[in-house]
Amino acid sequence: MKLAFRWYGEDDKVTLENIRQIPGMQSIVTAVYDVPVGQVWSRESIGRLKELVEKNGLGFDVIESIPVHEDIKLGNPSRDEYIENYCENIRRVAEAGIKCICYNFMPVFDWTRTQLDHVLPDGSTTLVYYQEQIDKVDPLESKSDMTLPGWDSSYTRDELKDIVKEYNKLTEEQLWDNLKYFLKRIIPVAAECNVNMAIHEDDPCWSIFGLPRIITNEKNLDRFLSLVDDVHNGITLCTGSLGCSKKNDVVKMAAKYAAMGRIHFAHIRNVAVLDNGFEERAHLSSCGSLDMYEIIRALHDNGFNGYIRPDHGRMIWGETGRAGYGLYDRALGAAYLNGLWEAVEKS
Ligand SMILES: [Mn+2]
Repeated sequence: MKLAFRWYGEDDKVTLENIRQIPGMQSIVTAVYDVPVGQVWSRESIGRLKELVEKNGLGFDVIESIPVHEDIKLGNPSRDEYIENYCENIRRVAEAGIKCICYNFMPVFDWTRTQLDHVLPDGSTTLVYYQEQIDKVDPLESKSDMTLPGWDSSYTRDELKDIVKEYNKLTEEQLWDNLKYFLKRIIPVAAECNVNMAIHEDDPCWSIFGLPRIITNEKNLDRFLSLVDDVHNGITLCTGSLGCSKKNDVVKMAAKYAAMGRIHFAHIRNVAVLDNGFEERAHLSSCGSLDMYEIIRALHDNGFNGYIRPDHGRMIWGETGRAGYGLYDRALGAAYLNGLWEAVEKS
């Protein structure tokens, strides 16, 4: 495994100097944030990130993410232009040495939680998803409270309603068609540039607000990989996204897709699955519902050689900042991953 850490660029309170002091840290996971979704990233911005990362002795290897414009997901006529921009971004980051690109294909709403600062019994705070809170939200009903955390704040309320209405006309099968159309065009470019594309599962891994979601389970991941059967068409195995449904056997999926050589990136975090949703928890297996040892062992034993990062952490020790992306708990997660990997390797 190649241990990596997400960094949000020069505005991130967590600095590269902090990150490089985490034992075993090799690579930075980051993105260009200064242009709107769908536009081409400037070589200057990419080069600046590379320079800063490498100056700190870390690898500039993984982009998370190059976001996919909604017109691509919707299959609108303008998609060809956005796909061409996407291909150009693949070429430009590859030129700068990037080996892996994480992205997702979730309509409108990226990761969704109902609260970002839920207090756990030990006083730490964490991200949670409670179904009864989701049920109170209707994106088409302007009187309801539509500002769940994680949503793209660049939409006005009316724009959000319009785009949700557009998606309400789209079936799951049409979303699959649009994903296939996208992959058929970008994967050859990724192959030519020797970059691995790694789709992130939908988070949570079920439909919300009646919108289609398809990257959710083993059957659908099989279908996804077969759309373009090329090693460059791979996945980001996000244990927390898949693991918030008890129907997903994350250990089995880790073993299977690692053996196929199709896991290029892994997000490792633990969740406690509850009757009414889930809570993000500390990485340690006993803190949540996932067996982290078995997941790491499945990756290791099946030849996984990609990038791995501790995913979200809780806020601990009084730290404040970007929810899920503080330094301390993610650093503890990284140390735990190191320990699991070393133990599995030597056993
Ligand atoms: Mn993830």
